[in-house]
Amino acid sequence: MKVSQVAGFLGSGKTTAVMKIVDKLVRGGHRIAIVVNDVGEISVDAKFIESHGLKAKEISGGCICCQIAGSFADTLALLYDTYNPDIVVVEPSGVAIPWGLKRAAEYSEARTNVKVEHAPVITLVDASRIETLVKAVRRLVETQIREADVCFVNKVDAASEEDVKKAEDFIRGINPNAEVVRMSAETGEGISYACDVIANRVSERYDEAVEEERLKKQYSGEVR
Ligand SMILES: Nc1nc2c(ncn2[C@@H]2O[C@H](COP(=O)(O)OP(=O)(O)OP(=O)(O)O)[C@@H](O)[C@H]2O)c(=O)[nH]1
Ligand SMILES: [Mg+2]
Repeated sequence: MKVSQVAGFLGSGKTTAVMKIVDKLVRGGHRIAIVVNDVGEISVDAKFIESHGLKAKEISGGCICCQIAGSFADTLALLYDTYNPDIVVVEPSGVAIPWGLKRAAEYSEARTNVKVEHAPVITLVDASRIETLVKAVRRLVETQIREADVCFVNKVDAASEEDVKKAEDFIRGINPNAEVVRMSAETGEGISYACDVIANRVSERYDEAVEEERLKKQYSGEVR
């Protein structure tokens, strides 16, 4: 069962993008489930998604990459046992760390006989707010970018070319290995590409040694 995460800071456009992505994947014949993690008290996303005829699970009460990783693993195991989707598209909370989520997804392997495969980690970056984000929550946004396989600069319809370029440069400065692609979840630009990435590519499994190495570099100042 493939697990795909569409990460990104609060308000970066995850829900808007996920809805368009799953719509296209379903039309392409994939069996899809969605998991939404909301750290707040109430979320209407899952109900909205369910009303569109998709299998959806909502997990609240904490962040699924850390505080309530067990609930996430249980949810994945349950989805596998009862629905057996090809791809589970996860909208993590805006504060989730991509590698933590990979690890949490792999916990589900101990709960049922599912074998988890990761789709490339997608991180959305809001081009229209790049300066504010960098100032306010630099560390978190950087981590989400550093751990991405593909970064989408979202909301290009609402941002100036200058801001889009600034966002692209910022991303490349943090993660030269990531592919950087423009997106407008609103108009649909970049959605087909995201679907192709999710359906046809895979990402490495969680590896504690690799993660430790990453953190060491990050906190020793080797990587900003
Ligand atoms: N102009 C524009 N607005 C967008 C785009 N994508 C999302 N938005 C808007 O940005 C706001 C936040 O979008 P969401 O999809 O809810 O973002 P999110 O990342 O799921 O937000 P949280 O779950 O609260 O972290 C909404 O008002 C969207 O309509 C885009 O490509 N262009
Ligand atoms: Mg959302």
